[in-house]
Amino acid sequence: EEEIPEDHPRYQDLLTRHRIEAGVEKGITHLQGMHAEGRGSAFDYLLGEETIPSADEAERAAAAHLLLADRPVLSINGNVAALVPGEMTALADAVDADLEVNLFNRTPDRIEAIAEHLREHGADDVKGLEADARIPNLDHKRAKVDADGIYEADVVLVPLEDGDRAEALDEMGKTEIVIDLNPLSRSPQVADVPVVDNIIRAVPTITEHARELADADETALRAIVEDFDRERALEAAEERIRSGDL
Ligand code: PTJ
Repeated sequence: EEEIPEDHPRYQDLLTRHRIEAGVEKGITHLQGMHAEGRGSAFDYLLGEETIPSADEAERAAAAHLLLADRPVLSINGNVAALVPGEMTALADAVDADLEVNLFNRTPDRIEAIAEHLREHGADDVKGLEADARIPNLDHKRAKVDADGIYEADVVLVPLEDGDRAEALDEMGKTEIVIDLNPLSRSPQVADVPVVDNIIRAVPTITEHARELADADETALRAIVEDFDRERALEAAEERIRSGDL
């Protein structure tokens, strides 16, 4: 493995790229995941590679939604598994959610490799292997989910999600939290909570908020959810990107 010096000005970005490459080599991440990463990295550069205040608010609202949920599920694809396997497991523990492997480019080998990778990072139960239910209005392969997982979930966290699936989940009436660095992408546009931030920063921050809110009562959590303005969050991210203010 090639060592990246920590004082390199692009350290975090290089580390991320390296993790995606390692994911591809391990059979976890799809080749298309490298393109996705490249797009994300360009938007992150324009955001100043930091969690902007509107993203932090979205992360707090996401934590409140997950704590209020009856059946929260965190969806894992090949990029998520390569970048934040331990962090997603920690979030699942903090909000008592299930992890479900849900792939755009679905193959049994990748599902198994990702489930194993998550287990190596502390997950004890990983869903997505049964795939005994379908998301309506989506082509067969991309619609596969677990009946007792995403299909039945009331709140789903879908990071780096494809637009068609985000829309189909929205039509099922689910509360959708989307993490995506591109605020103009269709998935954050249909999300109840669009989190425009790098997943590397977003997931640990949601977990921090969840731990801080662990003892909050339902009224307080509902107030956080209701105060959150999704349009405003999308606009704030777009403004930051267009401002060229780095
Ligand atoms: O593992 P699979 O088969 O489920 O495939 C997953 C990918 C991501 C390859 C697939 O869903 C895909 O092609 O996604 P897109 O259409 O490229 O969308 C990915 C979105 O995620 C883009 O809008 C990127 O800007 C964004 N993105 C990429 N890296 C990050 C990110 N957002 C947050 N954090 C990142 N690190």
